[in-house]
Amino acid sequence: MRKFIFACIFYASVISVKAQDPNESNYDELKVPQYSLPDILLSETKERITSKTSWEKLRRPELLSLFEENVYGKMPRSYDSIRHTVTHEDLESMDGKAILKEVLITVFKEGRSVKINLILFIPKHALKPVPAFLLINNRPKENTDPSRRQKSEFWPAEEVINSGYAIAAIHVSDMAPDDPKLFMNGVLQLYPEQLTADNGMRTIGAWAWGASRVMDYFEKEPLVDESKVAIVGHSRGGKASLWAAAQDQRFALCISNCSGSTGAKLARRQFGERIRKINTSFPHWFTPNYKKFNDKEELLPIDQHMLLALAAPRPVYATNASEDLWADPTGTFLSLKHAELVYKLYGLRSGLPDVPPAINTSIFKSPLAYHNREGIHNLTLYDWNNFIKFADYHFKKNY
Ligand code: GTR
Repeated sequence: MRKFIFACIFYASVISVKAQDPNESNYDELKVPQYSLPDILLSETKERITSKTSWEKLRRPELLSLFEENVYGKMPRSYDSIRHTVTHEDLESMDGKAILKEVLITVFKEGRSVKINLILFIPKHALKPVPAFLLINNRPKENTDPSRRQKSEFWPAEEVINSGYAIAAIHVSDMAPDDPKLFMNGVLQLYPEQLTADNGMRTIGAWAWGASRVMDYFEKEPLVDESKVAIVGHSRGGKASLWAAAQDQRFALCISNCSGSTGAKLARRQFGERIRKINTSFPHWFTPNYKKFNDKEELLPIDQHMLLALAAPRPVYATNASEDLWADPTGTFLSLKHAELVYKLYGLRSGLPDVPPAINTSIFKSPLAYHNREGIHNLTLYDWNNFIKFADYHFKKNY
């Protein structure tokens, strides 16, 4: 244990500190308070969870509803109908290497509708349906340019296609504009009752909901293997990718890049961005109930390792960037480590070490993967190359 604390201190001190709000945020490992995490394997009714059956029947549903009630809000399950319209198709995209499909997904409920634009590239010469990466894009739409005139490491479509995967993206603004005054103009128009409920869904929930509607489409798309879809998100998108994977078990693999507060990092460490700060800067991201935990992380009935565990037994890859202390690299690693207990119920031994790996060292031959890339808060080709290796290992089993 002493070795571990020493390693954490060393780790925090070698990476450069980029405080965004020094008065409110702790960047000193020594100032992390004493905390104890809620027991992931003890049910609310005080039953000890010792098997995957009791996890799936009792503890998993309990945790899912605790996250809905206190953090992300109720996930709406029903709608009247859904329509998929291919609005543009190019069979010779990427110099003939890929098929481009732009698909308008329209979801109807009680006379109202929401439209989600999906951009999808599929390797052209695949002999069977291919696995796919789906990005919840929280950056400008140019990052996922279907014409490929603009290219971006944030969504390196050519590299992913060359590796034999389909790559898809949806933009957060279609589901819920990322603006405290406008967020209701999207999915929430179908579910207006959420706007007045203390446990109502907000943007993170709406973005995850939209990702699930893409899964509805993938189930009908013959060129995509819907049993091998990796959901990917960066930062606020990475919070949504974790929530999407927790909610919707059709996602076979989850990638959460630099997701930080209320994503993959442990809240109780109070390191980097804290709950009051995120609720104040982004009041439209989480359910109103979450504000009860401003400055009171220790009262949460959950912590974020439990969110990662909700993906079990499916693989999860969480990442950080060394200069992004706001997102607490050590707290993210520890979250993964604490989620291992649930993977063990499935007989899956996580290969994570006891202390965070060195910068630029990725661990991906494990259901729980991690790396801390050198550099700033971003999603880069380095990250994607590792995600591809991770997906190769889990989807192709021939790495
Ligand atoms: C920050 C926010 C983080 C993270 C980030 C992003 O300002 O504090 O939680 O989500 O934005 O989405 O890039």
